[in-house]
Amino acid sequence: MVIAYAHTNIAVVKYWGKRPGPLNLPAVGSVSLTLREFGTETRVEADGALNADMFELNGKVQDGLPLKKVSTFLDLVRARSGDVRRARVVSRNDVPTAAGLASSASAFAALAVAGARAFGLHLSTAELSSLARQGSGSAARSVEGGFVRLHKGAREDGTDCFAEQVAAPDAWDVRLVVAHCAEGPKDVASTDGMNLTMKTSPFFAPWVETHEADIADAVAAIHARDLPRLGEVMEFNTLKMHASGMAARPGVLYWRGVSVEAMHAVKQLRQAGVGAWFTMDAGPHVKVLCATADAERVHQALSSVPGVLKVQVASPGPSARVLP
Ligand code: 2P0
Repeated sequence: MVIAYAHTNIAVVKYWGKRPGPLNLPAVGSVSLTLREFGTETRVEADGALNADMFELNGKVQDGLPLKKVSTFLDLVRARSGDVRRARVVSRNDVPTAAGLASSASAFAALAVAGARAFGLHLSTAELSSLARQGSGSAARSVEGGFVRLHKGAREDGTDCFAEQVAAPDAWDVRLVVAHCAEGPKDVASTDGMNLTMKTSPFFAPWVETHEADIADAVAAIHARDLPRLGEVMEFNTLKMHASGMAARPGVLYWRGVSVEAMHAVKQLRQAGVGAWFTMDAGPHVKVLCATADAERVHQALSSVPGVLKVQVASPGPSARVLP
């Protein structure tokens, strides 16, 4: 029996779009920050007496799609290890499930780390990243801590598509302040949202063409510990991703009215001299990057936006790991 913990991550330069094929290879690379306060703990126990996988999430036995996703992922681990036993998987999410707060990132990173070990595989971080990606693209980044870059890679077998740390969690004193803007799961799963964008949006091709420059800019900003530069490219890349989705047919729109008000509140903070920059993912929540010293001020500003339900301050977190 193996227990692993993985933290969620939020992209500062986004993954949106896939390459063809069965390996869930991204159309673009991405850069993210792993978050200490949110994550998933997963226990995997291979058991020769079971004739099917079992999956329990937050105390509830799962069937249908959630069980199928876990089982399909374990098939990859079984194929690689040659151990065909079924497994009992028990997970706890310290983050709302499927709400646009990257629960699938921590979920598949934790399952990759615990699953590989439970089936006797000893994989490098890059191999674990590649494995986690096949569960969920963003999960490839959660195997690493701090600021992380997911290389898009070019090979069809995906061996050059893996995550690499750009800066360790304690290397830069920043915070990500999360404004919860709605309750419940999102309307459109991110996989569906990006597939629709790829198929129908006239803005998908320019999104891909202009992406590499954003990655280079973000990585340079992280190396230089230049928060205004990182914040600026993060906002630019966020709005570009959402613009590409909104131009799909039918449009993929994750924003709520309160999300827009929260983004304006961040602009007002900047006009008042506070270094704060927003990002949004496949959900209604607004996440704001700032220096630790400004986190309280950002928290206050977001809390006073009408309709914001809750505000949490998150900090850079460590890599995924097996728990003792
Ligand atoms: C990201 N998102 O970079 C982007 C920004 C959402 C918006 O990665 O299809 O759940 O499982 O590989 O990882 C969400 O996509 O998608 C995501 P799949 P995933 O964080």
